[in-house]
Amino acid sequence: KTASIVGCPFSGGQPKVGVDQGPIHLVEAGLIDQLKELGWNVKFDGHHQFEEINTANDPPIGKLKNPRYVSRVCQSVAQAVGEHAKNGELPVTLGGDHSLAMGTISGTFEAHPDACVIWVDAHADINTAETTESGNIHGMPVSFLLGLPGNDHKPNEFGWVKPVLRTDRLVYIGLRDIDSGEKKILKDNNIRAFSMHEVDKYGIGKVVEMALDHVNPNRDRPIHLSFDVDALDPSVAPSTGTPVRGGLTFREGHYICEALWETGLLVALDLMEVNPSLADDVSVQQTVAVGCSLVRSALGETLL
Ligand code: DIR
Ligand code: MN
Ligand code: MN
Ligand code: MN
Repeated sequence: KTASIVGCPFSGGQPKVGVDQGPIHLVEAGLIDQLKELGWNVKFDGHHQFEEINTANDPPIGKLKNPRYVSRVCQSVAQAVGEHAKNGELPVTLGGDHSLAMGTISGTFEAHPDACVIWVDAHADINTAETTESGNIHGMPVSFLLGLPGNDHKPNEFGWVKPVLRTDRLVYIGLRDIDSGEKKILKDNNIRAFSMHEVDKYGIGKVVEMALDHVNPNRDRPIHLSFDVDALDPSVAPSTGTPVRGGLTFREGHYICEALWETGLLVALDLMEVNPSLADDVSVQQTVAVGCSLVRSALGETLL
């Protein structure tokens, strides 16, 4: 078994500097050796390289900020992840901001057209070019992957993003900060979401089971797990760009990863939005350590 680390030092999908340093910190914290210790053959040939585009040459298109830069980087990430996946390797993409999932999920579906996506996040990241209030593309990747109608006017730059994802192959866990436009999209499209309310009500074990029953009823579809570290409570993962209180506990976050590993169906993992320039040193170290341990859990680390 081989895991391919795709480190993406990229922050163009949102305005806060530092999230580009997330993958560098995760690797420096020893993630690669930790995965080797779990028995993985780990491929990592340095962080993903991409051409930077000066923001002066990348003015907004409609409301979207840094559209050309985000699009190009995500397209190259799609290619890298797609190649690893087609080689039978498990791509582990380290963000960087969550716009990157436009690339990672596109890559996964190249190799596994019947895959499903479990999106763990405080946010739904499903704004369209029309509904976005911030213009930050990290709040939009899901709508592009679904090919939602509000994106008819999305910039041509994103023409390479194919609507690979179906609304019934997507499920959310951990939501608690959804824009009003996003609420309408979730409702109109009947997208299954387990917010923190459902986590409280049913417990994380039942929530993961129900989430899998929805996207993967026969437990035969490959699973792409896209984990935004801000799904965790800020007391657990403080160093992230848009923390929202009332999030997943340390154990709830790890349980999701452990349970998805146990299915034997995990084919790709994203760990996004670790921003080591936010909060004090102790908080940064804590967030990076949690990031590493989520990845280990998703790749088979067990408590016993
Ligand atoms: C908000 C925040 N929904 C937006 N999204 C965030 O900008 O579209 N996603 N923070 O992680
Ligand atoms: Mn590579
Ligand atoms: Mn996100
Ligand atoms: Mn988020």
